[in-house]
Amino acid sequence: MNIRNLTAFAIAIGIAMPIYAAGVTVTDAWVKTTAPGQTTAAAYLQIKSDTPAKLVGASSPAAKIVQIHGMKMQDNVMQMRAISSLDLPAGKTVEFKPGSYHIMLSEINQPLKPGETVPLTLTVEGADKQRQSVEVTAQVRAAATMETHDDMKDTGDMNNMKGMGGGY
Ligand SMILES: [Cu+2]
Repeated sequence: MNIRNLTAFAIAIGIAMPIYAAGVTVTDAWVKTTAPGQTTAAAYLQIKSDTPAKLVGASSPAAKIVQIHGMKMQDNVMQMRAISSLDLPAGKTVEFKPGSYHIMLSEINQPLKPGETVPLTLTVEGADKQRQSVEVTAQVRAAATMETHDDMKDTGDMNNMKGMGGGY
């Protein structure tokens, strides 16, 4: 029995294939563009599992090393560190975003430009210890995120208000 037949057989007799079993949804996956010579890139996404699960790994053909990174305050400085797994509570969207969790791509093979895509494979482990691979296509986007724009705009507005003596 070849793989395709085996898959069809498994579906036919009601064995849930892992990719369907855990019901993992990944949305809005993107990777920050890189500057020439930059060898690392950060990927962000939102991930939700219908059942209690853990994100236990990630890989990509675009980079030699792919790690899950979290941020931790150390000596009053926010520092990123590799974490071995991240809990995905059932039905709760876990957000990877700038300044928070991210997928760190190290030793990338080539610079990442806007409009390109980066394939990511996430490994998710269910409460039953079964692992599944979740294939994700991340869009490469320019470094300036909406949050950054908003921050800058807010600062400017506040300065203007102060200058005008406005009482908002
Ligand atoms: Cu990092």
